[in-house]
Amino acid sequence: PPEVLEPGAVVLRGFALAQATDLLAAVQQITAQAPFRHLVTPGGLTMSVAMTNCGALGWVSDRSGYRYDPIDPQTGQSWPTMPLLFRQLAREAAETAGFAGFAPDACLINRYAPGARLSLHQDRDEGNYAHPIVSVSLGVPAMFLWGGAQRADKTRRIALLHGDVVVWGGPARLRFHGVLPLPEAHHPLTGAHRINLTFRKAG
Ligand code: MD3
Ligand code: FE
Repeated sequence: PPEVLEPGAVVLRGFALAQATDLLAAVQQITAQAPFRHLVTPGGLTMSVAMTNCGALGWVSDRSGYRYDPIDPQTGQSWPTMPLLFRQLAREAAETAGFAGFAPDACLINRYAPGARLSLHQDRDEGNYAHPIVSVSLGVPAMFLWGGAQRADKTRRIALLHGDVVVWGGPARLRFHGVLPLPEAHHPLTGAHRINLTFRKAG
């Protein structure tokens, strides 16, 4: 049964398990065209998480700020097309969580190696916060931090395992969140890595 973290935030345990192998094969295809890279924040720090994108828009960061860009600045090409498998999975997960008709135009692909982390932040670079965000966890389990509306609010830890899908919408859409440093571990499909797919309607 869907686990509700709070209104709008729903964990679908194992929702992507049956497609995990196909999803990871698609990630391999995507990264052959748009390789994983470590982006630099506006503050000049290099992110420990490696990132790439597929879809019409890709999330990028550099010294000038964060933005969604139709062009991969590293290759000068469009981002790879979002596979039908990705679009269908995101739509079905959103529908299961009560957000029918979700049509993402951006898929950020995050790769965590041991020690990689994502500090507490909000996702505020999208045009319309009425659309939910769908995230798919693959490979090594991670500890997710779930905060409140203010950075200083108390956080909860939620383990996200291979195949888990989370939908964040409505009042949960602007919550602070992050990921603790990835432990040293091994997963048969990803080795030492965790892969996270984050689907958004950005444009
Ligand atoms: C909660 N990624 O890329 S996905 C990100 O596991 C990001 O790689 C994390 O946060 C990861 O921005 C977490 C889950 C997630 C994504 C967006 C959210 C949780 C969210 C937006 C609002 C609230
Ligand atoms: Fe985020």
